[in-house]
Amino acid sequence: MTPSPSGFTVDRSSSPVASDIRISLDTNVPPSASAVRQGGGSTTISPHSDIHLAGLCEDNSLANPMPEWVVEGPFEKIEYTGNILEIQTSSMELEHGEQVFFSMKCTDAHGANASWTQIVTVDSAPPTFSISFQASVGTGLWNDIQPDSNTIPLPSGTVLRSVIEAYDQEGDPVRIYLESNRSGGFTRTGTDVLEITEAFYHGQSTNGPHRDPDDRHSQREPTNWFFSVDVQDSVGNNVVGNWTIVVLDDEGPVIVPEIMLSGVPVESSTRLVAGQEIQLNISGSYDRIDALDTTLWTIVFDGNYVHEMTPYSDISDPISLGEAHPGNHVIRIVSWDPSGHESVLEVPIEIEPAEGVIFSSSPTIEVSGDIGLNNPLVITASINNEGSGSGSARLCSGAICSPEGIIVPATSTGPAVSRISLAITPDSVGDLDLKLIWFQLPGGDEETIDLTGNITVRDNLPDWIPPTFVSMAIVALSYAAIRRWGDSPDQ
Ligand SMILES: [Ca+2]
Ligand SMILES: [Ca+2]
Ligand SMILES: [Ca+2]
Repeated sequence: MTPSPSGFTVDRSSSPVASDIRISLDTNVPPSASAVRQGGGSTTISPHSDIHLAGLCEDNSLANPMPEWVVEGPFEKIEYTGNILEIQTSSMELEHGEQVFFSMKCTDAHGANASWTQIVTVDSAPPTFSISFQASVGTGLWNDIQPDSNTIPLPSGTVLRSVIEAYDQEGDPVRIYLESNRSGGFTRTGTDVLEITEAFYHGQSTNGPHRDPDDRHSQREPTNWFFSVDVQDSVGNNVVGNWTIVVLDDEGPVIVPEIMLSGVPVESSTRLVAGQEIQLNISGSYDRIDALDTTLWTIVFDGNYVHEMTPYSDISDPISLGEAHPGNHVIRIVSWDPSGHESVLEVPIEIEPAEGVIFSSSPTIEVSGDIGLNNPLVITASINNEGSGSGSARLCSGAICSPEGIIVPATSTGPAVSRISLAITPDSVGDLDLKLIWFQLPGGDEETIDLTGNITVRDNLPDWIPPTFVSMAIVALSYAAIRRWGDSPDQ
């Protein structure tokens, strides 16, 4: 059997059997009609672009009818037969609000038909949008911002929240596109409403740790970031808004301290050992915007002012803080930029004692008793050990010596004071022979510190009083008075 649109032919000779041929027929089914407009999806068209339509008529599997198009609008009626319809609407100067009617008809061989229609409106009007800005400086509290111009000044680190609401009078969804070049840039897109929350910081063009220490000291321009909004309706009519975010300098200099011992920088993990010159290098510091030479610096080491509001240009780097003594110390650094923004940094440093027994000063001598011939005295030598070693010491006058006393080692909390006392009754006038004999433990060589001359014994006659004696006597008398009567009223 050979089919054709208008009937069929039965070839009996190709069926070599002797029987009846039965054929069943059914009623005709009308075709179906569908069409797709390129870039369609809404009921609006742009006056500036052409129209492409792809139509499809589906009937039985034998033959699909050809789509028949009719297009009407503010132009001469267009009729066309074919699957693809193209209309050069871009050259027709269509006006906003004008309408175009499309219809496509499918008719099969039996005259049964179906059609597809669409009405579109010309849209040349861009959407509108509103934008609001709020800022928070890390506090969680939001302040409304109403930029006078399109410039938004913000302190570095401010979080900016912006809500954009867009509307198109044709009722189509509006695409919102937001772009900024902040730190590598970001883009956001949304439909009808877009909310963004982003923080803005100083950029790479300002001073910062990304620059070499030598390159951080110049004056810089504040960073500008652009913030652009493009709002588009479904046919591409758009409106844009541009803002500039200027990052303000509202902070003092960034203090970058480096501790050095005798000219050698030390890592924070390095043990600092007493005995060397301790130095502070602040040349790695910077201000984000201001030239470092315009900043002021106060440096306080253990309460002593090394610099007080000194211009950076007058500070020679590194700053000497003197010889390092064992113990806990604090370097307090305060700095101001020319706008008065202040930064404070306290650098605690712990200096460990050097090895061995180290006397930072000669022993101090105290005397208890009247320094006269044949008067019993107790002489006490205080020794200040800055070393981590311990030792043994005795105080001798001639052949008379005190018992051995321990020289206590210093620790990282500071030097250790040891006291050695000798009880003696001088039997001659003049300078009292006095020696501190000590050795380091274990097994160090004996060493002697001559303290003769610190005490002068008088002949109990006030005809000749050496100056040293006067001060000794005052110390001794005050000491005796405090011991006897106390220094508080209830004793
Ligand atoms: Ca049909
Ligand atoms: Ca529109
Ligand atoms: Ca500053």
